[in-house]
Amino acid sequence: MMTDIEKYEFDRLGYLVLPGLLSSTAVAQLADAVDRLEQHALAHKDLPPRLTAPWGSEYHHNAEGGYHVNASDRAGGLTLLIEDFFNFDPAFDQLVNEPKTMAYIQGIIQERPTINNSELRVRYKGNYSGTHMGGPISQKYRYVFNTKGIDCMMVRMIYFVHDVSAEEGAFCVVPGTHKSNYQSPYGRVPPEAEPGMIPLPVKAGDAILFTENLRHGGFINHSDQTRKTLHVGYGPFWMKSQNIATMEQDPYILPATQARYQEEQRKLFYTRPEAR
Ligand SMILES: O=C(O)CCC(=O)C(=O)O
Repeated sequence: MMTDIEKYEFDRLGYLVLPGLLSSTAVAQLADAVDRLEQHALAHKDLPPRLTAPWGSEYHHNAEGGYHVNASDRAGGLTLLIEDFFNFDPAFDQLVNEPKTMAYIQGIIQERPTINNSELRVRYKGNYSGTHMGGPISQKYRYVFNTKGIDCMMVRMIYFVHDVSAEEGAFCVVPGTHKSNYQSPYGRVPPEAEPGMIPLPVKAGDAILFTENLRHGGFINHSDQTRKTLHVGYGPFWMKSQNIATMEQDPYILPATQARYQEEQRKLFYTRPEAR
C-alpha cells in the first residue's frame, strides 16, 4: 500500500523516485535481457517488414522477437525505441504483476488497471528526449483527483538496470506541472534549457513512477555509457495500446508470452470490462 507520505508527494510533485524497488538478482536478469534485445534490435532495425505508426514514425516489426523498433537520431545521437519488449525474453515476465509496482498502481488508478505500454529506450551518446506534456492535456493522459483521491489516466514506471546520473542522460521533470493551468511556453528546447526542469539521478534497481500529465523528458547523455531504461505504462482497463507502433490496438502480447503468464499477469492485458 502507498503510504500517506507517498500519496502526498505524488499528488504534490507528479512523480515518485523509488529507491531499490528491484532486487539485485532482478537487475542482473533484466540487464542481461536488455543487452540481448539491444543487440537483436541493432541488427534488425533497418530490415523489412516496416510500418509507419499513426504519429508518422517508421518501425521495423520483428515477428520472431515479438517487438517493434524505431531508430532515430533526431536529438543529436541515436535512440532505439523498442516497443513490446515483454515478448522477447522470459526475464521480462517478472515486471508483469510485480508486487511493489502494483501497490503503487492500485494507489493511483481507481478503475481496474492494465498495462498499455512497454518500451526499452536505448539512448546513445549525445541523445536527449525532448520535453513534452504538462498543463492542460488530452483526457487520456490527465491527472485527476476526485472524492476517492488520486485517479490517474496514463502513468508510467521506469525501471533502471544501471546507475544514471544527470550527465548520463537522467530522466527529468518539471515538478508540479501535472496541475498547471497553462501549457509550457518554452517550446521544444533541449530539456536542460527549460526553466524548472530537474534531472532525477538514480541507481541500478531504482524506479520512477510518474503521471504522463507531468512535463518530462531526458537530459543529454554526455557519457560513453549507453542509457538503457525499461518503461511500462498503466491506465484504466479500457485504454488500448499506447505503444506508438500499435496505438489504440489490442496489446501485442504473443500467444507464447501469454502461455508463460499466470492468470493475474494475463489479466493485466485484458482491455474488456470484465476479465475473461
Ligand atoms: O527517459 C527519457 O529519456 C524520456 C522518457 C519519456 O518520455 C517517457 O517515459 O514518457
